[in-house]
Amino acid sequence: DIMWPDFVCVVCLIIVHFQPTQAANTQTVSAFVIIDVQECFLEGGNLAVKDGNAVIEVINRIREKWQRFFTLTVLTKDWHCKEHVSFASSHSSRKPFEDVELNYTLKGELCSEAGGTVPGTVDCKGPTKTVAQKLWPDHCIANVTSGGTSSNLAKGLKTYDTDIVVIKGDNCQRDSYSAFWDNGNFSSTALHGTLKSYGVTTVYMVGLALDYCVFESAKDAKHLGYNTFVIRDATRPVDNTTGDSAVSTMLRAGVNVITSQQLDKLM
Ligand code: VGL
Ligand code: ZN
Repeated sequence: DIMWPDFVCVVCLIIVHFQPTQAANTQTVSAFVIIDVQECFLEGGNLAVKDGNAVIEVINRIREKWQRFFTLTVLTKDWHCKEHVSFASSHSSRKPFEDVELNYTLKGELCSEAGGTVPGTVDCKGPTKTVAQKLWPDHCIANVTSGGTSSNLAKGLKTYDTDIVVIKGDNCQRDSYSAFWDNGNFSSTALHGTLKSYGVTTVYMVGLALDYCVFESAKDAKHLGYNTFVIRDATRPVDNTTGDSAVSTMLRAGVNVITSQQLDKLM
């Protein structure tokens, strides 16, 4: 004899158990975006980020635990010319970490609209465009594989054959903190197109540096409509003060700033 109330209860449990999981799986497509974890930003690098090497094991652990939840993983690489416009050495009598303005002579390019969330959509309305730029030590030079300017990925970083590499800052005359587009908002990298082609709705960002490339990438991701997470303990800032203000600005913009422990609970 089957007890009728027990039967109802089993059906309820099955519905409650499976319904939300199925719904979540069809709506959420996640990407893990590892930003600029390169030798130039690590111990021995010309632009070594304080305690930067500590992100490697946090990122590896996230990948070991949660790889199957990420539809794709993107590794970005800062990828500069030998005489890149962001290098102090490319400008006469300028020192690293000085702030300058770069003037661009426009040759029919399109600019971003005010606010700069989408590049290359509106008339630049002028023969020139001025872009603020901090000057840096020579770093992350394309195809350099050793020494302070090495653009190699961190030696200990776990990678998979399926990882997608996106380079940025490869235009000699334009810097690119964001993994989506350059600092003047003239042109895009491959990232948005790649994420869209996989139907990605949610991005989890980690890497270097929190106050520059992670910050700008996370803001752009949020502007583009991605549900955006930054895993704070898998990042480090160039400077603690700008790191803290980057976190406040990201939170205000609706970016979720979490710890890798919180990620374990979310997954
Ligand atoms: C970065 C400064 C210059 C970064 C790149 O990856 O955060 N910072 N180039
Ligand atoms: Zn750079």
